Amino acid sequence: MKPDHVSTSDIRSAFSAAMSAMYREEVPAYGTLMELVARVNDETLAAQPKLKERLEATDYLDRISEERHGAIRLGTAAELSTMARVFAVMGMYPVGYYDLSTAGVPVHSTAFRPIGDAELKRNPFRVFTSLLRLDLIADEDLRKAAADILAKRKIFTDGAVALAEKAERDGGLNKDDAQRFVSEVLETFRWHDEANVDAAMYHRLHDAHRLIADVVSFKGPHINHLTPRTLDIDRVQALMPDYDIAPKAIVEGPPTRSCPILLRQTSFKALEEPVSFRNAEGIWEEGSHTARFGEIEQRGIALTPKGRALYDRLLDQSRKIVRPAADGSNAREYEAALAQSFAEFPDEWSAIRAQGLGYFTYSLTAKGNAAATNHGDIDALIGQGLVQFDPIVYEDFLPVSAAGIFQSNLGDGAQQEFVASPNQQRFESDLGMKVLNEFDHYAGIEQASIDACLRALSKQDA
Ligand code: OOG
Ligand code: NI
Repeated sequence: MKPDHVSTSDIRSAFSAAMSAMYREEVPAYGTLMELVARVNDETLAAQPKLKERLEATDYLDRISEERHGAIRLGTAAELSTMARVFAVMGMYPVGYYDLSTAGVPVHSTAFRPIGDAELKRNPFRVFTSLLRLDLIADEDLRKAAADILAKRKIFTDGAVALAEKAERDGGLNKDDAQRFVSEVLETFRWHDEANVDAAMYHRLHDAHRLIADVVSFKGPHINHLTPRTLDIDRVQALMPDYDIAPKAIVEGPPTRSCPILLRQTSFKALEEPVSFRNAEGIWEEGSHTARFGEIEQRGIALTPKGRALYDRLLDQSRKIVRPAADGSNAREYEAALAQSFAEFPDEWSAIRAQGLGYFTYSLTAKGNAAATNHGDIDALIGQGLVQFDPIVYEDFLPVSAAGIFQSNLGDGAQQEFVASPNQQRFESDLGMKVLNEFDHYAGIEQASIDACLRALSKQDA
């Protein structure tokens, strides 16, 4: 990085803000949702001073209103590997592998996001990025036609690619280049109402799977939703109808709890939007396409592998009792089964910590700052009131929830079975790198905070 280079976090922040402004214009309901979320977050902080104090103390407060994730669906390996290079310029790296084939969606995915503690606190913007799996399409002719269409499109501007190369070469971008980079890259995420294919091809693709039509028929991978983060998702869900937004039937993820874990999400249905198709004679034909929607999320503590295994088991257990129906007819039964199943998951931070279920950051208390001695390990220091702990926020996604979000936007009739066939190796070879392991990164942040406490205390000791 040269002296006149701007930080990758600044580029990411600028990009996230630009994307939010663009989506607000393209999908006005997203703006409404942002207002609602801001209101509920203010009310929640006012009603819970303790929560506000801890968020402030851990540098989590400022990022909340700026926080959002988006999602795109790509068509080819080349698109995915170039996207990885573009995101790297913004300090975003692929974390995790999500196989959605089990849920009847022919894609596999990763999440591009910042990974360091400081970068996450500066701006945690993430993009859930899926790659279409044509190998799961049974119809060979259609598979070939789709591959041919995708091979011809160019989703990045020349300027975006040139600036990504420049950033790689020079180790960063200066202010002017960064600004140009943001506006060039924004083009890739823009909505295009003129399809790449004629109406007949669109319908063939759509009949194979609505998602295939969404990926193959357009010039680029339009951002399909942007998701602000709320501190109280149940309240936002309940208030949505007052704002003329119809929420999906159930909130995905864990049930309502005093100590939020992982991620809870809900969305409103995709809009039916006018598009035009150009036929062989060059005449435009009107039609419509349904793809873009709104979502909100509430983030809780990142779980350890042990905590995650418990989460997966309890979720599975409750879904064996009631599977949420797409039309919402059994939503109350589902919520009851979920709550009952999760009664087994401790709902106090101290118990979650003691049982090794979640990741925490550790810091000295006022007493710890004044202490002149260092006695024992971190547990002993907590016992003596010298060290306190706060939950580390979960920055990733959940495959069952993601499937629920995909499905609620593919229409109720779109449930389709594919043979489950995770292929992380293939995904990584298309991506051009390995995906990072989420647990390693949370564990690293936790350990660094423990080391800092012990170091500070031993200095005081000396
Ligand atoms: C992505 C759906 C998954 C989430 O928040 O879990 C997702 C998509 O529809 O492309 O965004
Ligand atoms: Ni999402």
